[in-house]
Amino acid sequence: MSQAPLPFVFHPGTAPLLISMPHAGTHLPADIAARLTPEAREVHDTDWHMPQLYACAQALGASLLVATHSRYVIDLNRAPDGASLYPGQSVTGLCPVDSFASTTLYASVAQELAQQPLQATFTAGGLPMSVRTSNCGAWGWAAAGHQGYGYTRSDPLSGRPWPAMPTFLQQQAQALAAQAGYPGFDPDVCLINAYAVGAKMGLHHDADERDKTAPIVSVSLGLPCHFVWGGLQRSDPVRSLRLEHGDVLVWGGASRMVFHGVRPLPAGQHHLLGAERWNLTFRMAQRPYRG
Ligand code: MD3
Ligand code: FE
Repeated sequence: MSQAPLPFVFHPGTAPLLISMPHAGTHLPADIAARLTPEAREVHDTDWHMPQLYACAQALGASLLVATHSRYVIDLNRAPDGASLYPGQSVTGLCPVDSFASTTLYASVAQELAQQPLQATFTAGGLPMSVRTSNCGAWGWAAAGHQGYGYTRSDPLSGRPWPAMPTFLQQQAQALAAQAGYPGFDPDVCLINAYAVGAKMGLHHDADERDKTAPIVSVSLGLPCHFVWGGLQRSDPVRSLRLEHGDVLVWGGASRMVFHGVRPLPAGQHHLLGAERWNLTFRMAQRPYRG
């Protein structure tokens, strides 16, 4: 990986004139680039060719202050005290989350769902489930009744491949698994479960994955729920655990095959997801796990 440049380069001149180019930079550190949308990675807000355009002024003795990083990383066009430079227009953030055209810079689960909307699901026996699902990754878990059940390459309803798993999600899941003692986790599925108020998931265990030595990483978002987990037998006693926005569980080893479920979702409002709970489970469905 290349060394990150300093945030700006100063070219001292001889004349009493300083030309500042806060949006001339295009550099994106790898960890930030991984979290941006593919479009944001094209750094459209760049003031292209500025140093070339003002080379003549530099030749006449002007000093130049040139940003190296994209404004999507740090926007250097600001007053030292944060005062609005263009009264009446919105003040751009030091670390922007939107482009000048008000498009979102960072990839999100919502963007995957825009490509592959949530669908109604059915149990293996064909009974309707209250959870709606979607997927991203090389594989996805489909439960569209007679049209397909289990892991598939594409959505059985549309025939289209599941959208790719965003790099930031893949890396996050990998890091979370490693932190829990499972290095080398390389998920090929992110199953997205959406719970409206009252939706639930009955007691089950996850047995459709090829290599049960791989852990499963789960991330809870939105409204809190009551998660229940028991033992290796369906009839084993269960314990209940409240899962809140941002909670992460890593299930591996002896816990991998425990029976678990989700109680009917209590009513509420979440500032990001409204009256819903989303759960992301990262899995190795088809790949072998080598810890
Ligand atoms: C324990 N999802 O998608 S996440 C599922 O909240 C599923 O949507 C629940 O059960 C949800 O299969 C629970 C926590 C979880 C996920 C996978 C596990 C717990 C697990 C696999 C094995 C053991
Ligand atoms: Fe499960």
